[in-house]
Amino acid sequence: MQGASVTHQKLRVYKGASRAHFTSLQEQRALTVFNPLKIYYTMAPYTLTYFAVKGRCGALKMMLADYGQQLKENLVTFEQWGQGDIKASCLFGQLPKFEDGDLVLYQSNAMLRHLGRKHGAYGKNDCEASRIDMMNDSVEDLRLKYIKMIYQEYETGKEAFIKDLPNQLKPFEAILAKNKSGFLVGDQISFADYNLFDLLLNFKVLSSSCLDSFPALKSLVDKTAARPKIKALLECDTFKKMPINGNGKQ
Ligand code: GTB
Repeated sequence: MQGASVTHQKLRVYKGASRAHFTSLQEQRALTVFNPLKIYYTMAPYTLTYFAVKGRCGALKMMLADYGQQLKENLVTFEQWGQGDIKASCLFGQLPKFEDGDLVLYQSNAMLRHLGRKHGAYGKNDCEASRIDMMNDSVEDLRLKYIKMIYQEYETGKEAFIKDLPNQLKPFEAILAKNKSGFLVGDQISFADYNLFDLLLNFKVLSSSCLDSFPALKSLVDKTAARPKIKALLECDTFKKMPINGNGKQ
């Protein structure tokens, strides 16, 4: 059994990405300016099964929003997860699970790569793709440090994490500053940029001034947050209210 289904089989599709992320039909009704001329029905091509947190799926949601794609979300509660059936059904015993038609994926970074490949956010050639992989692996390394601090040593390790953050951010700043486009690789946004953006938003919650000495990182955050469909997602109540982490720490 899975948790609350966030969207419905039949979705109203409107202009603007945030509407793809409303949690219920009721909320869609409450928040949508009704314009029958713009409404038609479709199936959500993508399904995400995960806990009701941003966690490892923030970047994926930003990408889909930016591409104007619908996402059906199945939210799993702790209680349901604790019963063990869903865990037993997951290939590696963990969520998120992502479905694109018949394709079932586990591992959040594989999901980002899949969407990057499909939607033109995986570089223009093999060399760019390899450099994007390298950057994304480094984002993952940093995310793992963040997750360890949040879930295992928040009380004892938070200050040290913030103090060391400049050392961690320096290589990303150097790469971004060197690239005229302001993206990590090449002249267009890649899945690694969305992933870094998502993690930097978490860091800003942890320490609001953490990007003050990193103009290139700050510029990546500002310009990604200003992309109209990402802006709409970030301003959407459902997304805003979703906790970053599962233990309430941030
Ligand atoms: N490498 C995998 C990936 O990138 O997808 C890692 C996936 C992972 O760590 N999944 C965690 C999980 O399924 C959830 S993300 N944990 C359950 C288990 O192992 O039994 C981190 C997380 C932890 C807890 C909550 N929560 O309590 O709400 C939310 C998110």
